[in-house]
Amino acid sequence: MTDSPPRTLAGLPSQFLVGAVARQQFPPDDLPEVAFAGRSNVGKSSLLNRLLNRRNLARVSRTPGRTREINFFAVGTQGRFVDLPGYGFAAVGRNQRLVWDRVAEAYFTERRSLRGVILLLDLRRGLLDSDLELVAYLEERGIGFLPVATKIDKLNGNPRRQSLVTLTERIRTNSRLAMAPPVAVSSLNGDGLGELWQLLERILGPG
Ligand SMILES: Nc1nc2c(ncn2[C@@H]2O[C@H](COP(=O)(O)OP(=O)(O)OP(=O)(O)O)[C@@H](O)[C@H]2O)c(=O)[nH]1
Ligand SMILES: [Mg+2]
Repeated sequence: MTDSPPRTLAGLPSQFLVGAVARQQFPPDDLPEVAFAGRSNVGKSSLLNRLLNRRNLARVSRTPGRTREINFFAVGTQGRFVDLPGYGFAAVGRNQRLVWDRVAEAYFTERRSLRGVILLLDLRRGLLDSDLELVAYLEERGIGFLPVATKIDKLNGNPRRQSLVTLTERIRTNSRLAMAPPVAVSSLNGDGLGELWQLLERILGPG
């Protein structure tokens, strides 16, 4: 036995691999993967940048619906993070929705390395119909998910606590495959990221 410190994924060098618009462009299906999903503008790309400690590895949008590709990132040599296009943006045209459906559907149905989905939910808005649709879709396919409440810096004190209680309860009553109660994070000030990393390491880790 050696005394070397435990290896952690946090802090490992990360790298953008590819932005895929079709399944043929997905990287090899050979390393544990977690996918970040959520409504447009919920903060997926911002959270990925913050977790991977890079300012603009995943592009952050001012225009909702900006991330259209499935973006793959290497986390060290041990795993991958995947930034999925946002859903649920009303002004998104039919064409774009079809693109989301096609490439996301290919991803969810074929990706054997997928260990779980990180489902981002804006704490101020809670669990919306489009989120419930994704939850139902994942549950049909037996894909587990970890709920993450985002932008918690926008609420303080009691409203924050109350929103989190409500969200926790709604997830509990609407799903069977949530891996844990929601983790509350802010990509603005870094709150909750340590706790989220621990769960990500558990999901990506051996076993
Ligand atoms: N205050 C605050 N703003 C945030 C946070 N995370 C993201 N934002 C802002 O929310 C907006 C959308 O962030 P993105 O990270 O682009 O969201 P996305 O989910 O990747 O959006 P799409 O790619 O369009 O699906 C940007 O203006 C971000 O600066 C956060 O934790 N706190
Ligand atoms: Mg994005």
